Amino acid sequence: MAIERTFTMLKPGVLSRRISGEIIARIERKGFDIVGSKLMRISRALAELHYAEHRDKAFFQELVDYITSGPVVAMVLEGDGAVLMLRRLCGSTKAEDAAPGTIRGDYAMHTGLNIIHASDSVASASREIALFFRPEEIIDWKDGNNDWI
Ligand code: D4T
Repeated sequence: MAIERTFTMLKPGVLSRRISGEIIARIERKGFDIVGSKLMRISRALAELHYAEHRDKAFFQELVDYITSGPVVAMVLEGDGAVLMLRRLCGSTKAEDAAPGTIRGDYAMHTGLNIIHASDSVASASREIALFFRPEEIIDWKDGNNDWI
């Protein structure tokens, strides 16, 4: 598979539940390279842009309320087929479909509080990375010595 970058966001609730370390550990253990990471409190405007595709959905206001209710950890991850790999690690969107062993399956009971966002395509990843990160905030640190992962 080709090396890709994807965007992920640990949603509010992760920090307040003190589980950010656990979630990031699972992402690292899988083998993703973290090339961008920051704690942010996102504005309504940014949340609405991020979830623009859902603007007309019944859950849109609740989604924006939730995502702006506390700090999030925004990250850019890199790896072979990173977009699909991360979606698989996160599990299904609907809480009742998210399999045990996936992050959503293990940590969330409600779809609206599903604790982690992961880009759904390479195009979405590029759009979302550009929304949340300036180019200089992304650090390409791979030095060729970690091919063993
Ligand atoms: P995110 O964007 O959070 O990674 O979720 P997904 O990519 O897996 O799913 P999505 O875009 O369809 O949904 C975005 C966000 O809205 C919440 N949601 C979704 C909800 O509260 N009720 C719903 O019925 C759906 C479909 C959860 C995730």
